Amino acid sequence: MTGDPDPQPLTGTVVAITRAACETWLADGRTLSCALAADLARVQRTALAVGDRVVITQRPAAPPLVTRVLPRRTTLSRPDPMDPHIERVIVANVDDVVIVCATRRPSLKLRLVDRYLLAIQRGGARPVLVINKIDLLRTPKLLEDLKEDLAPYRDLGLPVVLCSAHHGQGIPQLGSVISGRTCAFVGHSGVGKSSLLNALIGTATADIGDVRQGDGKGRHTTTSSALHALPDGTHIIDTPGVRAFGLIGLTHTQLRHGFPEFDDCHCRYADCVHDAEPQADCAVKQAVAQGQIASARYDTYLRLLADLPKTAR
Ligand SMILES: Nc1nc2c(ncn2[C@@H]2O[C@H](COP(=O)(O)OP(=O)(O)OP(=O)(O)O)[C@@H](O)[C@H]2O)c(=O)[nH]1
Ligand SMILES: [Mg+2]
Ligand SMILES: [Zn+2]
Repeated sequence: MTGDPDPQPLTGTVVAITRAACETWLADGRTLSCALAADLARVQRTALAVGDRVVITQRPAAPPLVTRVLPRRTTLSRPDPMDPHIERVIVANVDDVVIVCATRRPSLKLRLVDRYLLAIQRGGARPVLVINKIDLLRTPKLLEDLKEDLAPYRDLGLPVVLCSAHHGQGIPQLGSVISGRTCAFVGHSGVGKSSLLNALIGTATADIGDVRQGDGKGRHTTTSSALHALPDGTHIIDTPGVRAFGLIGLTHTQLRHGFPEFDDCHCRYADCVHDAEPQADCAVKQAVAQGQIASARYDTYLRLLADLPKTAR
């Protein structure tokens, strides 16, 4: 510190958060370790996320202080696992949320993808779907089956990339889908988020950890989110793996918007929720029966519908 009597406030981007402190990047490329103003520190896990743009006040004899969080362009949020009424912002201001899954170890969970898609839609970022560990698919038939399972997501217009962080397949494609953008890698533990980051950067930047021998689940190796810069201007926030992904305050309208493939179905009654209505009256059920709508997606819809509080229906 220079002891400058009236330093101008700065703006920076939060790249990592620790207890009552955070690392920020400034526009001129400097990294600043900052303390958090008391009101921010108290509600740190709701008020501040990696990717946030913040106002930083410089102080002569103390570390710079983050005093304010600027309005967010996009967010990805989930309910606090301990108290589902509290919203936790996982990342802020990303262009893309890259949902990372594995073909196996841990096994592919498309229902989790559907839940992420709803949350991403609400938060305003673009979703991208990445299926890693395709090297673990031993036969061409397994690859064909996988592509069939993913067809509904391609039909929704999502970029879908199949890759292997270990063998390099699909890494250039992933690099070009997210090139120059700011994105977050999210998904279950052990699917290879950090391995993909390393493959894209070309160095062992992030720690990676084995999956458990028995059930193939990850070991929660990444414990906090951090932003990484790639030489081509792409920014990637590597996040810790989740066990589950809840949806906070989902409404029926948001649920309906989350399944745009239902839009072309004209059910007999305009307020049809495509659940207990007879198939003769429900064009969505008919489309599922005829294979025009993926039954796995419809099944996710029914589960989410059943979880909605009655007042939200
Ligand atoms: N076979 C295979 N294994 C992979 C691939 N990518 C990652 N792995 C392995 O999967 C395990 C988990 O990788 P990580 O990159 O730590 O996974 P992560 O998603 O970051 O996990 P968390 O940080 O716990 O959320 C490690 O043993 C990796 O070596 C791949 O393409 N193929
Ligand atoms: Mg990781
Ligand atoms: Zn219907």
